[in-house]
Amino acid sequence: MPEQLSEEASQRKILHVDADSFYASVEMRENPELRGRPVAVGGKAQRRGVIATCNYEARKFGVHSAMASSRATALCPQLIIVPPRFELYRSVSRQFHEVFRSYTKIIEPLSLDEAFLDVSESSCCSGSATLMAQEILQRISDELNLTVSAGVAPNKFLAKVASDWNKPNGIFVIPPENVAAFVLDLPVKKINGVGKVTAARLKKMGVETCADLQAVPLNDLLQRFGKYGKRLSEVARGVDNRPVRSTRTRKSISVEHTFAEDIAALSAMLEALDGIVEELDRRYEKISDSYFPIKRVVKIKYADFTQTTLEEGIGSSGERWCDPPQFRRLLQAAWPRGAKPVRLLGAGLRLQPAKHTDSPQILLV
Ligand code: TTP
Ligand code: MG
Repeated sequence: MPEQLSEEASQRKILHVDADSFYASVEMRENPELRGRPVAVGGKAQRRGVIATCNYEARKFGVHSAMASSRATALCPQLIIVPPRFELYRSVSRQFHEVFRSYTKIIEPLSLDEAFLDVSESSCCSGSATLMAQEILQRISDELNLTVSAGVAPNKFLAKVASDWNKPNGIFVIPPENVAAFVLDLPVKKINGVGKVTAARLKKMGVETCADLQAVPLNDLLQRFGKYGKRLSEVARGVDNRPVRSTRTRKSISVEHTFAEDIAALSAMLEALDGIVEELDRRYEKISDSYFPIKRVVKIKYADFTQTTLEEGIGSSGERWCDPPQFRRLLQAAWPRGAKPVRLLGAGLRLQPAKHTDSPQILLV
């Protein structure tokens, strides 16, 4: 029954660790002159750049991830924007993982700065997940001069919510006996996968907290949200039986965009594709520690909903993976197959797991 935590699941001890303002903190560590000043990492405002992240000083001005740098500079004129150094962030991420590995082998990275750890079987700290979290924060501070936040809970959903609770440099623990009470007031927005659209749909149904969500019959949720309805019903009760997977492998990563209006001119498609490739590049960066791309893919859905894809192998000669001209070439070759206006374009990479996450030569280009 979803209302009941299965005995096995209730005994799990899951940590979610997430670095604080990750790229910006690394940059401040490398250049202490940046400390105490509003700092963002991203592209230059003059070049239509976007903010990847910013430190907490900059957040006070309303600056945030994915904001146009020009807007960020308007909000905070003294903002210092530094360009990203992904290789540096990857190496820090590997150092985080070295610390994690002294507690468990079951580690699931979500991005460079975020990971789940299943410490259920760990004998460190007399088996106390809370003490392990405290030690991890302390070690990362002492050894790497950075701060992270951690959530401790019986499952992944709650551990991730918890790591955000006392950010930055904080820990929040949700012991199994507190789960039922904790979820009641939890806003549904905090559920992973509930974005703006789902949150708005739920709000229309009068659902803002997990307590509200618990009151909706499962059948209603299934009807409105399909399979995701079942998950919503479970997480509303604090149930999440997904294991921490240390070996999850992705086969591809892609970004698609459906246009508000169909695009008829190839030149406009090519321009739109550049933005999609940029976003793909950003998303790929987050997992590039664990995967390298072997193929580029372009997907076209025409106005009449027929679709086609074209892919090509990526050479090993040091070319950029997410090189806009390479994707443009693919689109130019694929579009004439239908030669019709398009409603959706996508760009993707087929991936192969990196053999050793700590062998940077695979990833250096
Ligand atoms: P997050 O953990 O979402 O953000 P953060 O670590 O900067 O801040 P917080 O203290 O709230 O955890 O993302 C980790 C890194 O991923 C972030 O430092 C930069 C990068 N990133 C982007 O490049 N673009 C984005 O839109 C987001 C959200 C993150
Ligand atoms: Mg973070």
